[in-house]
Amino acid sequence: MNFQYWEPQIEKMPRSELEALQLQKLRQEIGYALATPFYRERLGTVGIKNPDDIKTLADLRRIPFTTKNDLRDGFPYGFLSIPKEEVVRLHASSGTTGTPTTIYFSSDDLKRWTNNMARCIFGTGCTKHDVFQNMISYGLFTGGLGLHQGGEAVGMLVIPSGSGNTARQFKLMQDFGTTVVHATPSFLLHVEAKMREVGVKRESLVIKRAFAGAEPYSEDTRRRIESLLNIDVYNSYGLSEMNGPSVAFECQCKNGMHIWEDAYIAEIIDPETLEPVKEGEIGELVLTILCREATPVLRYRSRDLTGFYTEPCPCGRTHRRLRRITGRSDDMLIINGVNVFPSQIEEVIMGMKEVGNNYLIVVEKEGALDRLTVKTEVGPDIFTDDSRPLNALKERIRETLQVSISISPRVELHESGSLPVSEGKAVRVQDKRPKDV
Ligand code: DLL
Repeated sequence: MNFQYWEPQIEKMPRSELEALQLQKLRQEIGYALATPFYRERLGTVGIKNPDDIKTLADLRRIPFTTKNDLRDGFPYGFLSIPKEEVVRLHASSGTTGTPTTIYFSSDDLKRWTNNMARCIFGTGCTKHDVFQNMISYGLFTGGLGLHQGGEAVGMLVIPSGSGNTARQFKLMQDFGTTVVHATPSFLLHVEAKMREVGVKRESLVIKRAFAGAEPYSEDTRRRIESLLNIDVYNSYGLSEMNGPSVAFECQCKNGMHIWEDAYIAEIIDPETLEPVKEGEIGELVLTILCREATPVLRYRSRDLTGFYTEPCPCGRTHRRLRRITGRSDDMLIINGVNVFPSQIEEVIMGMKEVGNNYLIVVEKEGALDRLTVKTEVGPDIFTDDSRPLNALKERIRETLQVSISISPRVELHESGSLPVSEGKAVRVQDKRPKDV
């Protein structure tokens, strides 16, 4: 195979040099962290008062973990380490309650993120001759602008099509000769089903590659998309707290995602004992960012369950490879690529006086896409011959939920006492999607 490297000297750097680089960057990042109120306090408790207190990479383990709740409690500026006038961009992701977690970028941070993204894209074989249709949400979500910037840096013609609207996606693909797309795996499957439904011929398209991420999917799903569309699909992993996509990406070997270790320090811990697992074992991924000055985040508990492949990659890159994410160590749901915590839904419906105590969240597949249904109990007065108050309440719940979780759910209202009551710990979530990871 003809491998191509965006930055060969970094991508193939010997491990000893890579670790020396990590240490140097970690010290720098500690410097940024000490400029934030949160970490000044947190690092102070373990005796880290200046960057030189970090002598070796092992010293990282002295630092307490950072959680999504910490970031949320620091909202809006508790993690900002540079003057606000130096910030040029923010992105955000959902929190466990209404408060999002916000990440800020300086102009240099954006350049570094873009460069990491270009490294990922170039490593899959893309060049400036490609036409790249970015079929994922733009906005506060990092998937849109992240891949967009990286695609431009590689020199591809980038079409910022955003997600949804398959008819327009097909038209763009045909009009401009799209060769590469980016989407969630469920949207790729949906696109393929729509192609058959509306009679778009594969021969009318010149697409050859897709980047798929933002939600879990199995090797079988990858193979299914590849064979149905006759393309190569590359797995892409990232999270807003760590810039978004570009944390880890597959190379042309398509066997695990290289995590850019000059930009992140990755640890895998046992989510119960919080101790490191043995190399190669599955556990929770903990990440420290080394490439962002505006919002340093140290030892962030991603809650994603994965592990490292232990053998070297034939492509020659020395940065280790992550396995597919096999699950989460918390209750976060990913619905068509959008992260939703059951507690966010509960907060909305329990805030409505008409709604009773019992509710149920159901997630299932409808075609290739995920479908969320929220079932709640309401008092008997509303069930009369006049369906208008009932429909108005349903609509109000749907709209309020949509504002809070960015997904429009189906809402069902049930009479008090009619939803199943569990003995012991309430089972509020039924995830009926096939588990094939
Ligand atoms: O999903 C960033 C992203 C955008 C990644 C586009 C890849 C492509 P968040 O919205 O903060 O950021 O969600 C992060 O999504 O902790 C994982 O649980 C899940 N996730 C992301 N990529 C993958 C993947 C973006 N390839 C959360 N496989 C993460 C499995 C993934 N899960």
